[in-house]
Amino acid sequence: NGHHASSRGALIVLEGLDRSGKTLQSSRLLSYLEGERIPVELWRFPDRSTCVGQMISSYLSNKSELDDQTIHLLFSANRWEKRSLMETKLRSGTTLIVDRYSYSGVAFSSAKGLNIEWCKAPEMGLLAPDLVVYLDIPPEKAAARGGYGGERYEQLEFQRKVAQYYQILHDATWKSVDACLPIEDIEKRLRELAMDCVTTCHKGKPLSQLWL
Ligand code: NYM
Repeated sequence: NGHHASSRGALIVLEGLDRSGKTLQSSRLLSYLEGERIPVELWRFPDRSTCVGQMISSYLSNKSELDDQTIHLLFSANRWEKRSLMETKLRSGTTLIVDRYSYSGVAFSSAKGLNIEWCKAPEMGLLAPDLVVYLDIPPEKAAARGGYGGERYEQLEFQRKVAQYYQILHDATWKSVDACLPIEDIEKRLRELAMDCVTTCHKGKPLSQLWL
């Protein structure tokens, strides 16, 4: 019917430091929403499957060197190259769970010393998330979880700086969840937040753009 034809999906982003549990929680949330018969897909950035994504992947695994500005713009380009597909999916009613987005882009590059406004500029005009869940973990606790894979940025001192920039980016669409709670508690909270968000978007909340 008319109502369903016009209802759009929600753009739900998970953010947090490395080892905060984003990847586990996003796949659990995916299964849950699928079980609720909600059209949904799980995306992640960087999307390493594209040409730009392969350059990013090679940089992260220390197989190539790029200056800070260049890699920043590649991360951004990697979101831009998915923007139109993202909009099509959302407008056709598919909810997207996205593991990292522009906030990672700005927090990680600012932590290297780049100017934060400069970092935000290329993100302007990307689709704004309807909900950002920040999995909040003290950098020391994240490091203690082990399994930093040896990629660039996976060091305690650097993650401390990233955490500071995430705090600066905190806005009205953010919900912080304590990432040190038991996995099931985090999962439950995420389900509630996601369902509320999906409902609001179905009811006709307009899509908007980031940082304009
Ligand atoms: N990262 C991720 C950035 O520096 N900028 C970005 O725009 C994005 C999306 O890439 N340490 C960093 C954060 C991570 C690394 O992410 C790879 P993952 O989720 O480990 O694949």
